[in-house]
Amino acid sequence: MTFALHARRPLPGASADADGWTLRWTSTAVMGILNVTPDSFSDGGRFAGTELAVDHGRSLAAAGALVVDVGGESTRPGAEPVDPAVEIDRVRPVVAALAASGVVVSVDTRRAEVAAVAIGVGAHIVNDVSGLADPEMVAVCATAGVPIVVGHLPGTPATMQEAAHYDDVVAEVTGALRAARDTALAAGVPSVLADPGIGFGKTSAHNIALLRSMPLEVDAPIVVGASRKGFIGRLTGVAEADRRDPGTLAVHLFAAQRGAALVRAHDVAGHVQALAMDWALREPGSM
Ligand code: HH2
Repeated sequence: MTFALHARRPLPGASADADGWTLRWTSTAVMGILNVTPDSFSDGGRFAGTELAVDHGRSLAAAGALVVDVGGESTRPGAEPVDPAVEIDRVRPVVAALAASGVVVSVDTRRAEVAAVAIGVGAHIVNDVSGLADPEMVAVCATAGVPIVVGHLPGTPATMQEAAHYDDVVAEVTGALRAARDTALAAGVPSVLADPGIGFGKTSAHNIALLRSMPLEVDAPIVVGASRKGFIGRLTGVAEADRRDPGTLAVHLFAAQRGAALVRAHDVAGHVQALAMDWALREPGSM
């Protein structure tokens, strides 16, 4: 397996080619979660100060995260939107410090104005869970030459669980991701990854159906973000989100075996170790 992410500006670890820089990796890699928020569902408030957040981001990269994903707004079910100025104040110093220390940084935002500021201080990738809900988002990424992760989230985090109705969840989610990918590529975004949005406007059954349908027919590298999410708690009876890392790993190994390019995780060290063993067992050339 080979995955590639293309950008028209330098990415740490990427090789330069005729029209930009390409980051390549050969088995499922980890996107480490860094929430600079007071209210994220499993780690809210833990990394809310800039210094703590930057230290944690560096430790995620040192533990083997290919990308560190910096977010300043919780998108848990029912979360109310954060003022963009507040979101910018939270993420800007953290993105700047991590990018300056050579970490590949994605900014987890639904807003083009936040993405633009983050890119301005060094963010390499935009992670848009809303799948281009902000009409300015593609122009920001295309102009800067920055890749984007397009996610699937019906409506907004505040209302998405009311929108958890599908005739065919797999067809509808993959159709929406294909459309978002096409829009982004047509606008000149250099590279698009797609994410089915586990837990975003979906029941446990919808999440399981999407995972069982991997590899999703989107024609883009797939990102899966199940870390500590509610359906793991519902299916295992583990109420505390920060005790769901074993269930998370099971989901992410399943996704890796079905071709996920990136898994978005809180427990980076655990994932890196488990994914390395999973790959050693599956890949004949690895031993
Ligand atoms: N999930 C969350 C946030 N960003 N990005 C991608 N690409 N995929 C996801 O599934 C995804 C995401 C929500 O999880 P978390 O960041 O842990 O919590 P919160 O939204 O409460 O900050």
